[in-house]
Amino acid sequence: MKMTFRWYGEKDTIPLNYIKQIPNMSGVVTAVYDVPVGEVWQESKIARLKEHCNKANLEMKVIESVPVHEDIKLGKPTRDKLIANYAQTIRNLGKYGVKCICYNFMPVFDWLRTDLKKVNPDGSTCLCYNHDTLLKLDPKNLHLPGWDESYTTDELNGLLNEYKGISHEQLFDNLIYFLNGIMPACDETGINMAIHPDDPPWDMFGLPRIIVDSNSYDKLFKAVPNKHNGITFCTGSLGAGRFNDLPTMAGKYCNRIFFAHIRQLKYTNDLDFAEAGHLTKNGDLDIYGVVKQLVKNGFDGYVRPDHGRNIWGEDGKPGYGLYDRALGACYLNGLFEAIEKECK
Ligand code: DNO
Repeated sequence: MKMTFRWYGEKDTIPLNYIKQIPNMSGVVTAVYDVPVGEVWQESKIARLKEHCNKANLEMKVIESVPVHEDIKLGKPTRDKLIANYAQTIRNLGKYGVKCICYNFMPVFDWLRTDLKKVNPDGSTCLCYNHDTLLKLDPKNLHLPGWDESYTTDELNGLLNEYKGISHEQLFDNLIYFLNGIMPACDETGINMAIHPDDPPWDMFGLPRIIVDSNSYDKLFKAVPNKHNGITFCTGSLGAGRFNDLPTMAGKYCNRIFFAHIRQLKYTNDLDFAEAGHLTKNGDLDIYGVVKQLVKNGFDGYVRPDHGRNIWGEDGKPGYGLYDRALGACYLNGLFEAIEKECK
């Protein structure tokens, strides 16, 4: 496995050399953030980003994310042009040595939480999700990290209306159409596409969510068998669904897992959860079991610790501070080392 760390580009308050100081850190997972969704990422921007990373002795092999335009998800006539742009971005990234692109196909909103700074008894803070609170939120007036806040209220209303006609099946067909459109660029460049599961893995505000469980993956690989069509195995997103048996899934889909986001959470009620430190014993997800299945099945992709708590007084970007993610990376390094040696 190759250990990586998410870095939000030049605006990130965490310096690259701090990231490099984390043991076993091979590279960062990053993105070009100042190109509107749907437009081609110019080579000059990619080159600049890579230069920054390489100067700090970090690789830039994984991009998270190249966002997918809503018109593609909606299957609108404009999609062909947008898919061609996406394919061009893949080709441009390929020229700079990128190997894996993480993306998602969630309508309108990316990951959703109801509290970004829940204070734990030990004084740390974490992200959490409460379903009743979410139902009370107004989707037209949400301010959460992780999703595109650049929509005006009118645009957001318009989008939410357009999705009223889109069923799960239709959205899935639009995903397949998109993948078939970009696979030639992946064949040319060798880039692997790694779809991120929907977080949490159930419908939100009446919007369909389709990458939620084993069944979604079986359908996905059946529809697009190309070897570059794969997944980001995000334990926290999939694990929020009690129906997902993570170790079994990690083993079953290992050859399609190009990238793993590993984090922990604790169930607090039927659908509710709070994020926790990475260790297996800190929550309800069997992180040890997941890593064991990955190793046993020959996983050699990219790994990153995912959301951390804010600890030691750090007031970092929720989920993306330095300290707890660094601790997570160290825990995962140890798990991998021990299991790899055991499995030899
Ligand atoms: C949240 C992240 C997601 C992820 C996208 C991938 O912390 O895991 O925002 O980057 O869904 O497209």
